[in-house]
Amino acid sequence: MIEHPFIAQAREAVGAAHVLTQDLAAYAVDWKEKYHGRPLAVVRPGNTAEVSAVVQLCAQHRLSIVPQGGNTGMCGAATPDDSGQQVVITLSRLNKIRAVDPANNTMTVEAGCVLQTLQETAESVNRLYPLSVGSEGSCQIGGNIATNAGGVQVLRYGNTRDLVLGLEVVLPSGEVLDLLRGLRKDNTGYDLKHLFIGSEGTLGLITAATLKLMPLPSAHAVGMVAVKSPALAVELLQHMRDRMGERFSAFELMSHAMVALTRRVFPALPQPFAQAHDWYVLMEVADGGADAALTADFQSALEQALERELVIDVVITQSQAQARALWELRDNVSEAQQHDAPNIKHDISLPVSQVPRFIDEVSAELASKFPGSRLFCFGHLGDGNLHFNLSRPEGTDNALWLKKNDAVNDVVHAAVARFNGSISAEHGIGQQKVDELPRYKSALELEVMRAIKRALDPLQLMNPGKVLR
Ligand code: FAD
Ligand code: 2HG
Ligand code: ZN
Repeated sequence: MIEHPFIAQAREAVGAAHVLTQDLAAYAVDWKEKYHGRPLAVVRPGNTAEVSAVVQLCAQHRLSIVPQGGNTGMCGAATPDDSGQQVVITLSRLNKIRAVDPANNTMTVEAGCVLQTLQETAESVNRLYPLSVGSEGSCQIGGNIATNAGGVQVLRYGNTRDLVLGLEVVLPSGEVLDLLRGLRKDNTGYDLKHLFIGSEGTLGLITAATLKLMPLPSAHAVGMVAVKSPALAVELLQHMRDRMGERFSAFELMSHAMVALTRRVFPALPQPFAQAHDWYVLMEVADGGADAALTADFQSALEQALERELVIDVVITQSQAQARALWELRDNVSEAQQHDAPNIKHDISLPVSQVPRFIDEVSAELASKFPGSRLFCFGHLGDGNLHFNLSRPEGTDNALWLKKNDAVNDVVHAAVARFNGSISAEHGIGQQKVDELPRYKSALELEVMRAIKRALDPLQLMNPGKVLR
């Protein structure tokens, strides 16, 4: 077979070892193994100039580009199509920490840095980079920014968007847009970095970012409580916020079904309560000072919650190891579902006040329309962000279940719209929800998005088929 002329030119640009044309399976499928593609090649540039050169070559040959980071995304946004004509550009080799400035509370890092490495870099200068997600050992900051990732500390620190001060982006033309500023105030016109944050690789390739650093808390307290209902969990959220103020960092809801499945798949994970309860909340508070003072406040707030009958039972961890074990229980829920059966995922946000009614109404509707289906409800209740994942009835066929995807989405997303929520809280649109988006966004909002896309990417080469059609 004649090799596409792009391949030889890409080899010239980045070195033959970094243009892959064989054994591409790992780059051609998403984490959920739902989307499968066939790239023409996978190119691994080593610096911004090489990214720019490869993008220019793609433009010259009219080959579309799929940026890929850690490939942990949940919406198939980093997976190429099966045309054999798309080039995956992986950013993994751009993994340098360019600068750390503790006095300015910033670090400037390349897009391929793994999130956990950045958390450790921040900690080495007594600072916190607060983004925290279950995939932090493999996802990359470029992917976090491109998806505007959320995670378990949004309640206190915001989404990735709130943590980015500057960006360096290779535009679809190959030009390098240098927005790498470490400024907290800069009103010099449109704030262009926000266009690229959450754009899922459709407007350009992020090559570096200047990130905010926060004070590193010296004290932590972690607890898990059992609650009777999501309504009481919402009351508990308010109670804990009133009592703990800005020290309150995480408030994660998990249904009994979710915890039981996770423990069934990973039996070494802790069983926090002797007796089963319908709902659980995992909480963390963090502050300067000593653990003892913070734990005393946390304990007193939870004792009051017991008195007010907001919670049924409470476990406060006594060591870092116990705290880590409870977080492992939370962090492994996706792996557990993946291991159990392919599930129809929803990543929705609602006004927090509406969450209990949504759970009641939509759980009942799903149970009646899809008898025997198993609902795994959990998520970042503090942000109104639920994962509302539906798995097939025990013992039934995976493929048959996945055929119900659209029917299940119709129920869940129509309810989200009725409750004035969003069909994507933190994972993005990718290819998973690209056909649903026009039903939930106004024609004008979509047209403004398309106008921006046309202006930046007139050849429509950046990640086509994702976010917008
Ligand atoms: P990829 O999957 O490689 O790419 C995601 C998107 O970003 C694609 O559109 C891709 O084209 C684009 N992209 C990647 N790098 C660049 C770049 N340099 N420039 C331009 N575009 C780029 N997400 C949450 O928000 N909260 C969670 O709590 C959470 N928990 C998770 C737990 C598990 C176990 C797993 C597997 C995933 C979880 N995720 C979560 C989803 C995922 O980890 C995040 O979306 C993450 O930010 C994706 O990063 P990545 O490097 O893997 O990106
Ligand atoms: C989480 O909160 C992630 O753990 C993944 O966003 C959610 O697997 C999921 O549906
Ligand atoms: Zn999540």
